[in-house]
Amino acid sequence: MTTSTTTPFTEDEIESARKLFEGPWDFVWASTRIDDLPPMVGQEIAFAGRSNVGKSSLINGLTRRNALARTSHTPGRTQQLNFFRQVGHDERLTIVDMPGYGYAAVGKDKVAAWTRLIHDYLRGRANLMRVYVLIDARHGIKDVDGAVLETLDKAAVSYQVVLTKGDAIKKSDQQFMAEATYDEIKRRPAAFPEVLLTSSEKGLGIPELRAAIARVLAEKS
Ligand SMILES: Nc1nc2c(ncn2[C@@H]2O[C@H](COP(=O)(O)OP(=O)(O)OP(=O)(O)O)[C@@H](O)[C@H]2O)c(=O)[nH]1
Ligand SMILES: [Mg+2]
Repeated sequence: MTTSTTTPFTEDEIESARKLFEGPWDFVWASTRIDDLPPMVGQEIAFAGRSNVGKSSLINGLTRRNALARTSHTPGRTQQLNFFRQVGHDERLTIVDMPGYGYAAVGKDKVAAWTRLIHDYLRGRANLMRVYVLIDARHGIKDVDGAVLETLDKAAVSYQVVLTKGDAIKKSDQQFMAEATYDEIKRRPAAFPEVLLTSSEKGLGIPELRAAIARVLAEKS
């Protein structure tokens, strides 16, 4: 599902994006501190979003690896920046799974440390090509999301908003949420002005997200 503004993808684009993600993805590094990031290799993309929005699930969907990134019913599962790459194959792309933000129950100190790590990484990583900011299709953009969008806008880091858990709302609401979210981000300076709707559970929008990522990599390489 795409908004009316979304440029359609050709079958060739969908197919070559599928191939781009086909290799065996591996976990390569975990960082809890900004001074402990892995050396930069090729191009990086990162998945950010509130706790439990479905970041790790979406990465598993993109890479077709059920348990590459660990997921959980309870928020606060991912507690580090986790880096994934197709080691020994096509190593041009690194995918970064991030801790969720906006989740209070893990304790104030941890939340503050994660928030700092997320913001420092997002504004300071030279090979970060695009950030995918995940928003729950049932809830839309919240204030905590706004703070992250603000960081990205200020640092001029390109990002795209992706709605998750599209299966959890009615079909008739999917287009509405995508359009409403697009209206909220379209004037933001660093936002890519298209919103994708996905469901990791049903595979909805995953081939399109792969194709969107492939376009970014091709444009910026
Ligand atoms: N219905 C539905 N549930 C989903 C979908 N994607 C993820 N979930 C569920 O949402 C919960 C959180 O998923 P995660 O992928 O662990 O979320 P996360 O954003 O990585 O969470 P943190 O690491 O805690 O920040 C799990 O119970 C998933 O099964 C989806 O597409 N549809
Ligand atoms: Mg996670």
